[in-house]
Amino acid sequence: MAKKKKISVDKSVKPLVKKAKDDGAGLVWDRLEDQSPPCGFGKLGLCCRLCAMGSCRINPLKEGEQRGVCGATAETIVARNFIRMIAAGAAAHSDHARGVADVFLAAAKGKIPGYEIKDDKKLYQVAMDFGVEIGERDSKDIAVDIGEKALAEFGRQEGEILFLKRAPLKRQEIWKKLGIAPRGIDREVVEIMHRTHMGVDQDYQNLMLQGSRCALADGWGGSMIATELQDIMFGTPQPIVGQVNLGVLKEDEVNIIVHGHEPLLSEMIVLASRDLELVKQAKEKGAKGINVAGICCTANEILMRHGIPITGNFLQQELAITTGAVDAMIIDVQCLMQSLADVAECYHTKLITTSYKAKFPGAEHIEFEEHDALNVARKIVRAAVDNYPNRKAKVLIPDEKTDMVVGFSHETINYLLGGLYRAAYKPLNDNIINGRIRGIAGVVGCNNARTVHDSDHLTMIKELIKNDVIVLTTGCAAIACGKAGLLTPEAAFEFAGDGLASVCETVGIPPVLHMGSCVDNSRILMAATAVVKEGGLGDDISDLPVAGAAPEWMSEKAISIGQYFVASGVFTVFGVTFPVLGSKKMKKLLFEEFEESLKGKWAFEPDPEKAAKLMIEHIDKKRKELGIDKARERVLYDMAARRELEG
Ligand code: NFS
Ligand code: SF4
Repeated sequence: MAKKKKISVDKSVKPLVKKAKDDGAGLVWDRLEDQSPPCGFGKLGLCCRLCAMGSCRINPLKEGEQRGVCGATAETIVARNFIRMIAAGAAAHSDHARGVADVFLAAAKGKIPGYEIKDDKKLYQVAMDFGVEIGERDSKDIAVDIGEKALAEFGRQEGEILFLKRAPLKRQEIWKKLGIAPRGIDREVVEIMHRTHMGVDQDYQNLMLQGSRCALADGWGGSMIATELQDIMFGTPQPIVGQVNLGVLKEDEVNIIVHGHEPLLSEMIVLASRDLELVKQAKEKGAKGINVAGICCTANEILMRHGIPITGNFLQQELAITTGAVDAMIIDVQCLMQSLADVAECYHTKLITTSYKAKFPGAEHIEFEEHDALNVARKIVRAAVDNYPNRKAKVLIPDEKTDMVVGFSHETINYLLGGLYRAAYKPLNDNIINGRIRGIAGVVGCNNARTVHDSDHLTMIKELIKNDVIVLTTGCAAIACGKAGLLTPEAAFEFAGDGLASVCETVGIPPVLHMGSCVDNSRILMAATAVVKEGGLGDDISDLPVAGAAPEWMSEKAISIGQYFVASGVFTVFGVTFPVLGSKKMKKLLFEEFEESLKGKWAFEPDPEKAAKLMIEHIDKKRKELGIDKARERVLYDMAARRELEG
């Protein structure tokens, strides 16, 4: 067990790691040790097992060019592996979106109770994007058309996916010119599987074009559909206060954790937990009430919309159970460690799977049936209530919890900065142009057991805001920020540079804006587009002083997100490790040549401070190209002079 090496900067982790050891529960860091060092070929992307003549690997230390048995070169093997990761990531986001679209349509048709239209404004916006007639029509009828059009996006056979039209015109032209405008969401995933099958596409550049097209089908397709339809059904997030970290668990209440990604289920669990009959039953069992909290992205979804607390991010899933206070952990899909079943076994926790797509040996399965959603949710909550008296191990809930303000959809940024009556990105653009805000960074993504938990996120983000770069965040990165107190307006005074702090003070916002779950990275695309459309900062996303990063990434979803950011014109830096390092040609393509064709590119830098510097350099380069570098020097000079006067 990681005795010498620091494993987290989060104070809640250490006592629970010790408790797990005492209780005989194995954790991710124990297994990491067993799995170290990782396979060097796989890590560099140089292992191919796509056919039974292999598996083949290219040894980077050997002299001369090496080939797979079929003749495949290093760059072909690396590129195939890389875009298969994109396909898997895009599939995960988009299959989630399909589930949302299914429920959306059924709800609009009045076939399932419990779901409704909460945001009419967004309904009309999406209707316009999809070419659905509005006129005098009833919202329900409009919603039926939207649901049908959304579902058709997955199997679309002709034309292009509809949300592409939301992008700046120049961006759309770039996609057209390169032939990478996605045609249908499922089609791009399938085509990757075809083209990477043994003996098909052998040209790494051509493979990467398809990788870009599939990733775009995720960002501007699947993920965007998930975000938009969820907003219409559950409400577009608005700033709301919440709490985060393991200290949100309550010793004297029934604790239910929802873990995974789909708000369809967690929304219903939240409703059921407020059912007076169930609360009464909980009291009869000796508990004071029912406490629902989340982990990973489903947590972000219900936090943003209802202020439901978050227990932690990806690397805290086992630790939550280790507290001994979790009566049920409800899981759906994605980022669920199989070890949860073993850890739950050491305690009294009921692990309940709910999706036919994700079953766990050792877990109880209660299938989430959308048509009977609330009743299923009640059944699940009852199982947790019934389990409360079975607590057996000592309960240890770390005293860590932090307040935060979350819920910054790109629409709320619009209102907050522009005011309700003249909602606009103009004030944001003005502050970028005058230099108070140096630029915008999207810092997103996972935790990874191979890095110190949360550390790289926080180091990078603090460096960025110190240098007046406002940070937009989602996913597990956002949860890390919440725990560290970066999601409060006060954080601006403590951590942000003078320019950014002065804007945060005027508007009353944190220097780091929590925009939601990982599918909500589509909100960042929309925010960037809104900045372009507001004017004054060029005519494409690639002209903006913006950069993206995922310093602790681990999942294939993150690779898909990174590629759609790059293919949308964003300079994007990943940490930890990068699965193309085994091929010089792939490195050159991704780290250099993409800047010519896509006007965005990748970088790999495991040191978060250096990575932040790369992002700031890029931002400054863009400021210079826009001719607004001098304005920033003036404003900083003025602020320094004013401070001197005040002092
Ligand atoms: Ni995103 Fe959300 Fe976290 Fe990574 Fe997993 S929870 S979808 S993949 S680990 S940020
Ligand atoms: Fe080896 Fe080629 Fe088969 Fe891959 S596809 S396992 S490189 S023979």
